[in-house]
Amino acid sequence: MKKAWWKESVVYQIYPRSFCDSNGDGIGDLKGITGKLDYLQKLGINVIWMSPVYKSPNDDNGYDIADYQAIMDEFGTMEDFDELLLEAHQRGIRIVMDLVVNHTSDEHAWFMESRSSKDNDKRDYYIWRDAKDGKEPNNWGSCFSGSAWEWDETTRMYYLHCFSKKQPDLNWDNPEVRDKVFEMMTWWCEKGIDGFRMDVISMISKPAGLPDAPIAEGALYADCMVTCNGPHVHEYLQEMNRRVLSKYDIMTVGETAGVTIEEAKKYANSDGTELNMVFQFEHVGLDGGLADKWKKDKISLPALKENLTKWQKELADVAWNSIFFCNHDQPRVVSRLGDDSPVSAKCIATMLHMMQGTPYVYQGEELGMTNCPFGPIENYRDIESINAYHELTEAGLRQPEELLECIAYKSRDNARTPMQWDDSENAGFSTGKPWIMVNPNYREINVEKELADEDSVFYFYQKLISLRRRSQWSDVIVYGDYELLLPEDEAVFAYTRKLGEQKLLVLCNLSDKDVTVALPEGAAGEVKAILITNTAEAPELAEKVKMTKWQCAVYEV
Ligand code: TEU
Ligand code: CA
Repeated sequence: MKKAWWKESVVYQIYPRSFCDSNGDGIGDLKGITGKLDYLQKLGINVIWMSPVYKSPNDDNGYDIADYQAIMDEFGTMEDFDELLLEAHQRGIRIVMDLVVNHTSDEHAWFMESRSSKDNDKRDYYIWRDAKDGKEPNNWGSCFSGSAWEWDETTRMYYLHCFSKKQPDLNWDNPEVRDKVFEMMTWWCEKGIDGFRMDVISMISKPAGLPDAPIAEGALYADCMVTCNGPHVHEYLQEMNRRVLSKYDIMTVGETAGVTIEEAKKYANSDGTELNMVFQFEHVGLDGGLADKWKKDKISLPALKENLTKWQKELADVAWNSIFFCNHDQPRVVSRLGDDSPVSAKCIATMLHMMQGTPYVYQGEELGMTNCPFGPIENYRDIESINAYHELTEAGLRQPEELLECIAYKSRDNARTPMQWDDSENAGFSTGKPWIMVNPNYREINVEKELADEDSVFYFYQKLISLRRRSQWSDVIVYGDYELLLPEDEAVFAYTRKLGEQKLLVLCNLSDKDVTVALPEGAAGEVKAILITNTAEAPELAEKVKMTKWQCAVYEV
């Protein structure tokens, strides 16, 4: 398998609004990030992916861009960005930008011009349609509730927005749009950034004729993901690769909502004609995907093992996996898969970080930060949660109290509470009033406390990262073959990694019960080393292996 720096990396995702506030306005900013680079270097990561920092009215917290080549006022200046890039590079840390080009903000100059008249030269930068029988042009829903079409009185036509009405979709079928996007990407690459995470890149090519789509039981509109993996998506990404990506030594990861294995083999093909890797969402959809997100179902472990194994096996040698459970759109994994305890956080991390693919650590995940008890809908800030609450309760489809419990469990805001630096007011995030509530458990879970505790989740992540990046097992962890063991076991996630003569055995009891498992013949063998474990003693590898709740261990056998 071809080696590459982005295959051997560990990426840390920063949501700048909630990471560190340097000027006391309650909003995180670029200088705040620069001030924490030493902390990230200590963690051992070598790539930072920052959620969008471009000029934006923040209808969707920066995923609605009004100027791709200017920095959001609240986050600072372009000089602050240049300083961050330089300081990161001096520490051997690369910076990957969040590229949001499926849509812009409705305050972007392109859209202001496009909506001004039917015949201006930017009209076809976006997707405008006449009303059909006096209504929206089709039955598609926005991911943020309501129709995906917004009526515009000026030219008396609808425009498409798969997300909020302040996020009009760009028309990628228009070659001028592609030219403008590729020019902007080149401008950022010339500044020396190290790659792009591409927001909903699987949605840029809409199905021909924008046809109606099936409406699921209990839904008001067709699922907003109807536009995924459209007719020209690979053609446009190959053009992007030829005209921009192939010219730089950068890392690219597509956020490919709705991606299947077959599609992923194209998006992340190892011939390098499109992207390096993609985020797939099947595993984080096992407790209710986008269409039926607002549930409190737990993820079944056999289903999780089957799904992650499918992606490990199917992409091996032909593409490359991203490995994650946390990001700014997902609830905290220690609350979703674990029981909020540090030992469960370490077990989940081991299960993920010993797999093949590039691991992504989301800010606070390395501390074991948990979901937040927001309480009333007024404490939420995320447009997705707020719109869903109002749409579903006002349509009488859901009762407020039970829906609020589901929102508490799955809301994106669980990932967006301020990073917990210490036990001072506002967890050391800001000297002002934070834009969103601080998780009340910040006195127990914070960086300062964990740096002083050698058994903390922080040092466990630090060790997982150093095993992958700087150990005698780095190659087998990054490039070794994956094989699942005990597929039917309801509690233990066990697998091996093999490369040449080196073989690792990974055992994770992802349950709150003590268990005993019988390893298959030949799976164990003589223990040459114990790489990591989250308890005082790793389980003894005998005929039957006794594991305490949430216990994990990695052996060289
Ligand atoms: O998210 C795309 C996406 O599919 C979201 O609908 C997300 O999966 C969902 O909210 C999870 O329940 C990207 C960004 O990551 C997200 O923050 C933006 O809101 C969205 O695109 C629009 O830019
Ligand atoms: Ca600030």
